[in-house]
Amino acid sequence: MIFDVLTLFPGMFASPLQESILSRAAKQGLLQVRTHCLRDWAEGKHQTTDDTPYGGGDGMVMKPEPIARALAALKEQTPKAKVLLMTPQGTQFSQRHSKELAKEEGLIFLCGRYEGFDERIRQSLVDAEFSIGDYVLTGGELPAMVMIDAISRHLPGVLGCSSSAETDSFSDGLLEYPQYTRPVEFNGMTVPQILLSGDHGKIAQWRREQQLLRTWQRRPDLLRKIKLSEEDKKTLERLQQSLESDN
Ligand code: 4HQ
Repeated sequence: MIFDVLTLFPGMFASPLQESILSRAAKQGLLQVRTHCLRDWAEGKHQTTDDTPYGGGDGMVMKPEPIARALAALKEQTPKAKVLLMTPQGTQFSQRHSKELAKEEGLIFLCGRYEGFDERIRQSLVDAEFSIGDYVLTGGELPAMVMIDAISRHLPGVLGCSSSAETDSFSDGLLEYPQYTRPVEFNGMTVPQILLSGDHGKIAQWRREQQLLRTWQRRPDLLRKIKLSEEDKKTLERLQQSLESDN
């Protein structure tokens, strides 16, 4: 998988990609992240990539021509790559998108600064627009890194066999069950007895129960999105009733 990133600050990408899992994956040839400085495609002595907005107002707007030239050059190398624009106006990026995008041969991330992009960039040069959440950042670089990280985990071989992309939060639309490790007692709190029992059937059942309970308590919106088995529905009703009788 080839990730191309078009940005005014390629240096921002160095350290997150040179640590840990992503750097190992890159060394193994499982993925490649290539950053490109947008300024290289700008014209004139000052290599301007932004300009003042028509109609007046504060801030600067990213000019379309340098971006068009850059994308044309990148697309020559990876003609099938999808162009993704990072913007608060985009579709909110989710685990489902990360899985889908991992099937692409190449992705080109367009990261902006300032107040945003000339509208004609969206209209003619971009395949999809993504937001990583409802807050305003100083640029699209962090969103691109977030997406590259989440997508890379789905590429074959990136995660070791001990940690699978399929058993994480959201893989089945539910939050994770609580985890414990040594010591058995910490600050007066103990590990649930069932986890020490060695009964793997019972442990699996308890974990599923905890996933359902957690998701219901913290993210009821997620529960409404997924299809629960009859068994899960019964479990959830039982948990809800036992909590009601506690109150
Ligand atoms: N920005 N999710 C403004 C974001 C953002 C987000 C990126 C700030 C683009 C021009 N991008 N620039 N949230 O806040 O994706």
